[in-house]
Amino acid sequence: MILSNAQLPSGATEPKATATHTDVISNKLDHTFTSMDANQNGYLERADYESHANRYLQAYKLDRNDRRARAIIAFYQLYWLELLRHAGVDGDRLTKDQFIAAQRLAGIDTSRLNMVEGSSHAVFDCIDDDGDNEISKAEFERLLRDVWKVTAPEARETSARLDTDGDGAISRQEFIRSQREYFLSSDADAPGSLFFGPI
Ligand SMILES: [Ca+2]
Ligand SMILES: [Ca+2]
Ligand SMILES: [Ca+2]
Repeated sequence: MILSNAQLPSGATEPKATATHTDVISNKLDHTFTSMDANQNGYLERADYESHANRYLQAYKLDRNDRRARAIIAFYQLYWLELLRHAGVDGDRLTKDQFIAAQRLAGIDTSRLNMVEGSSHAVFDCIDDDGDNEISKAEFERLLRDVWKVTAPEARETSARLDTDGDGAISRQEFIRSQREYFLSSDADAPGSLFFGPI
């Protein structure tokens, strides 16, 4: 188990030895857990997923009745239920280890819902603010800054990395591919693996 920075004494850094025993996908999901834990209580709960969905509404100024807003709210509700199902948990919260195990299973199980592709489309529809079916650099930066609260300077390079054909924008296919890589690829250098910066 890797300690989050919040659990370490001030001034301590994450133990390197632990990280080497953890695979690339778990490292990425460790990051996802910390970002998703909006109320920072060390668990993921339904409320964290609701907060996350609401961040899209706020960042892209979507009315709750907007079809795209309703889709992302509904999607995250289903997403959360799928994580609980895979974790085998009856309650409404997951520890980090439970989340990582459940997310790994949910990412490859398409029997009820293709979470990776489904979330990619729902998110893409929200963040394509001008509706041209492409994500501009500005639209993407809003995603990192206002939804994921990523402020690291290196995150600015992410949109260029995801624009794999180099035409200046992230197409729907490029975005979905990046999400597939983020959740499913063990290649630490894949463009999608670097979604939130180096891992
Ligand atoms: Ca929480
Ligand atoms: Ca656009
Ligand atoms: Ca492109």
